Amino acid sequence: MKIKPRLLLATLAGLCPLLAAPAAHAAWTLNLTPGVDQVSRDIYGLHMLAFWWCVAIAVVVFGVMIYSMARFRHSRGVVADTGLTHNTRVEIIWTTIPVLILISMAVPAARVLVETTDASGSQMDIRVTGYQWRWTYEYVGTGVKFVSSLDRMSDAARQLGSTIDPYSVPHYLLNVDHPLVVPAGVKIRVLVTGGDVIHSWWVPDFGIKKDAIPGYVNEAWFDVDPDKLGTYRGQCAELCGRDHGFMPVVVKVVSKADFATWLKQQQEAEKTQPPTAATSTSASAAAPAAALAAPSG
Ligand SMILES: [Cu+2]
Repeated sequence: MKIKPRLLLATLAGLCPLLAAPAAHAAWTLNLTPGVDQVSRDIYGLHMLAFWWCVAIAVVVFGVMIYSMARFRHSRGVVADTGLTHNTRVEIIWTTIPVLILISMAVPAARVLVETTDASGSQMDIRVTGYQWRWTYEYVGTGVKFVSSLDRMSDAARQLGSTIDPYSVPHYLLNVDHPLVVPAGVKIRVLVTGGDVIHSWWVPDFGIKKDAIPGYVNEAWFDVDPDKLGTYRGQCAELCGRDHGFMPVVVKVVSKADFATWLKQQQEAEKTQPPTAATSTSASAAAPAAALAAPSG
């Protein structure tokens, strides 16, 4: 196929602004990040293990290939060696080595898989329910429950015909009005379910991506390192309808003392507020209509 020079030029011209675009590329980080708890670090470790095996295999395979092509090329008068065809010893070697490599990866992978599902000994339960298109969080046993929706600025900027520049909105489409607040250094179990269709609660820094399926409760857990206080962001990771891209997850990790204060404030607020659909109905009930009214647009 002949590439037209004008087409090539137009493509390059189109790519130039991308190369020059500021900051929007998360500092050009190409690799996964280790996250902020033990599970996410273990998952990262598995990823790096598989990655380095791939690098080693590529170096050996391509090395032998390139060496053979150069050393035994036809122009040097080399004749093909048929000794390797159906050679039992060679076949045993190239079956055994990959099996050993796979076992060396499968053992730690199985260990991490068991670890991710072991929520035993958790000190706190949070029920996470996905609705079209927001999340509700219920701190089991505390009476605190609230709805977490896309923040107003992002919601306004995303509207068709909006004159707001999305780049002027901090954390555009990745911010919510009420973030989930959790203490660091506490093993927290999340019970994930769906109130209408299938969603998926995904927070990469915690190594969690759990499907929120109506009628099922999926379990996951995280225990953020005490020194990793901060805000962590995620999204719904299951195509769940028109506004799937507009139901971010924001988790604020605070110290145990700050969390206790925050929880107390929430409980006080619950007491003084008249019960709304969002605070009085259980998560398994139908979507609380008043609190879950669709956002504008
Ligand atoms: Cu969703």
